[in-house]
Amino acid sequence: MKVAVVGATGLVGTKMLQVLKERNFPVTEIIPVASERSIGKTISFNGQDFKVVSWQDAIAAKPNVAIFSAGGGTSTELAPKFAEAGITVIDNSSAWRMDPTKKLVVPEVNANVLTADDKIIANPNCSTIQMVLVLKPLHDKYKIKRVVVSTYQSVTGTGVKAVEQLKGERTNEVKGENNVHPMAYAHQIDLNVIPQIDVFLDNGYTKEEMKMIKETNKIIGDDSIKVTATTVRLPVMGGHSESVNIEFENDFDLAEVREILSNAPGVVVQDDPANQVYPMPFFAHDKDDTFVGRIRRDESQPNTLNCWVVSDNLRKGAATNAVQIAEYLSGQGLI
Ligand code: 2RA
Repeated sequence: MKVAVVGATGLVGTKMLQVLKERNFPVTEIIPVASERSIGKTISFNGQDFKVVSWQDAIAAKPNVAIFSAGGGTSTELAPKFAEAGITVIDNSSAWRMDPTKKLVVPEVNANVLTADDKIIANPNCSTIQMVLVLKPLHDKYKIKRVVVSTYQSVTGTGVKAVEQLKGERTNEVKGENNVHPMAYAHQIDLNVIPQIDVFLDNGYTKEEMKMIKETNKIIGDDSIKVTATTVRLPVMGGHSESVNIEFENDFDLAEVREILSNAPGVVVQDDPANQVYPMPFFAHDKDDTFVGRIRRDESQPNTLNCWVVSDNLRKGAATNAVQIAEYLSGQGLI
């Protein structure tokens, strides 16, 4: 398969290349696409060097699939051009996620919705992906009424500039213009917690919070599930963590919940409080799985569960999920 990676030099683009190689996706050629100033640079993949090309040259090279991670503006402009040329696009931006004509896919949850006619497929938001992996198998068994989620998100979700801000604040090593480290956030992130991810909307929620709400309904395919979210940035690198409170229609048995989650694809249960075993982003870093622990009954109301969900946001939250979509398409002969 010829694979174009649009945004190949960014944090997620670099991770896409790593994941394609690690998972032995049948790549015959990588076509890296990046902004104009990177054209002509080389990207190494599996011991071979590939030149970064323009999007026009990438389309002319006729890849089987193009994985985009270059921001919403680029995706809005370029994804349709690739799709019109018959190239299947898997897009990691938010540009197409809520478009009713586009599928929003977490393969373990709803890969079955995909057909050969889907030419632009949306990869969900990182914090949504890890949550729905846990919600879906429980919804199938107990029917979810309402979810209350609070997130603890890694700076890697923002990109290179935020990683440099944190490193700069922490070590004073990273310097940008005027010998000052770059600022990705309105406030210092080291030694701090910022209760804002993305911009605020008129309803007082941030875009990230509304993504978690709307995308969850679309991926699970059930608008009756009520979701409310508070999303927060922490000075953490390894992955996103979430405190998830789930109210079900029906009562559950805790041992059965653990068993369901143990058998859920892509989910690993790490839940042994007596031995201080629970998921943490430091240890989820560079893993493809989503980890769940602190599984316990919410004693304040019936049929309600609390749990703690952690995943590497650049992996399952972005690159791994996109590559898994490509694997599904290729396995089903859809590309
Ligand atoms: C974040 N969810 O962590 C975003 C990245 N897509 O900022």
